[in-house]
Amino acid sequence: MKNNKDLKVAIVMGSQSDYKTMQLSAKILKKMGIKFETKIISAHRTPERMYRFASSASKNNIGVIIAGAGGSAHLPGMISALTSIPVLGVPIESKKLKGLDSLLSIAQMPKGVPVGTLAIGEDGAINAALLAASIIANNNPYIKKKLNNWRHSQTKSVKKNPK
Ligand code: RP5
Repeated sequence: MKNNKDLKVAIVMGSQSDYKTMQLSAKILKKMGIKFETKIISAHRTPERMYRFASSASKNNIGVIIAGAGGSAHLPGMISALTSIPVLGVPIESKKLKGLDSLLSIAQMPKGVPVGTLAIGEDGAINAALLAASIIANNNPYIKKKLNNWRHSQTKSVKKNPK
């Protein structure tokens, strides 16, 4: 693997329909100046694509994988089964069970194969990108500075009194 400056984040999702949520991860990474790629990979509909992606991720300089999936959301767990790169799972807010199905599928991993599970939907997609930035920032002072500035301006934007 190359040095940390070259590490990318991969944002993968089970379907085109997940992109509405997962584009929020991309937006944050762009702001942080972190290289990323986006892909549609379904654990159920394209299992071979998933296998190829996960087993070559390390050699492709991917440092963190953000995986969004809805319903029987096996994508983050199956990717984590195939690589030791940190996997952050975003439960997509499904139409039928409002994402509770996605959340439980992603969070309830058996011991030995971890997935860092975020909140359901948009908050989860945004926090997944911020967490990915924190992981990359551990060995990248440029990203650390960007992240700290972002946090600082968030704090500054909170008014003391409601109107
Ligand atoms: C999952 O099924 C996807 O992650 C998506 O959230 C859900 C529905 O997919 P579509 O039927 O909209 O393609 O695999």
